Amino acid sequence: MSIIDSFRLDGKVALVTGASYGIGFAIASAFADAGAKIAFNDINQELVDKGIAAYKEKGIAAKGYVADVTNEEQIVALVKKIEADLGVIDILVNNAGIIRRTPMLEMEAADWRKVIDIDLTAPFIVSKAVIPGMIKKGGGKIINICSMMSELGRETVSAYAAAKGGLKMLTRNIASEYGSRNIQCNGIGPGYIETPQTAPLRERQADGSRHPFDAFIIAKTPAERWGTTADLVGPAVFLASEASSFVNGHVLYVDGGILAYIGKQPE
Ligand code: NAP
Ligand code: GCO
Repeated sequence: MSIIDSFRLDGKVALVTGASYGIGFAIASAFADAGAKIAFNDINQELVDKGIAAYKEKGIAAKGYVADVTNEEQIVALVKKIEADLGVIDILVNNAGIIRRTPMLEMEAADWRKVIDIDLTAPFIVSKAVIPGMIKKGGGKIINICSMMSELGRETVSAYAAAKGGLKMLTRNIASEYGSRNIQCNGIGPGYIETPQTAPLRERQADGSRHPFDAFIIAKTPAERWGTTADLVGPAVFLASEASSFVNGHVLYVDGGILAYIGKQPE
């Protein structure tokens, strides 16, 4: 196989969770571009229909399904439907996620549990449903969408950071437990990316100036810019392809250098 062909995904079946838009949509679109058949889920039919239309606009015949990633029964049924429609899943991206930005002392336990449920327990549930098929097929790829908060804390995101830190360790554990079955499980740790999830952090102020957090991130990023979903797709295709068959348990940070940088020094 040529080195370029080792990055292809021809004939592979990929499931990307929560991929009607945002990072998941970009990754699934890139997988299709590399030859994969695409399945995605989202939380309601309206979102799934929006996603199907968006994929169609890009010439991608993605299969969309309504399924809540926290609901084990729905996920087991989802995997069966995908196997019937497209075949056994070769590539799983645990992308669906939420964030709650609330000071810890003001955070309700119910909100904490919701974030942990979607951002950490759901990747466990979906991976558990998909791995048996991968084992039968002789191998597979799992990519967990981690975060800067897999490594760093910050005010107001206690539940999210705990979940994404846990997701880094779940990634390493799946790698450890199923590496012998030719399953590689890795993470992608996006930096600060322009999506609906971070829109509140980038809103222009009344006087037209940048949001204080926006300016903060620019000062913390050597690349001096927010990331875009396009920055994530090459690393995702790499981790989904044969080119990464000996990469396992790794979290690939795609952050423009944030984790390497103390921050812009005072002039
Ligand atoms: P997003 O725009 O909020 O999209 C998240 C997707 O997940 C949405 O389609 C959402 O549906 C779906 N979802 C939420 N809960 C779900 C559930 N229970 N079942 C099924 N689908 C569900 O987020 P994003 O910015 O694309 O982020 C995607 C992933 O990257 C997340 O795991 C996030 O933590 C991670 N991440 C994002 C950034 C960033 O800067 N944007 C950086 C690092 C990591 P709804 O529309 O109904 O919410
Ligand atoms: C926040 C942001 C971050 C990003 C991402 C960074 O409020 O700090 O939403 O958490 O979403 O996870 O990698």
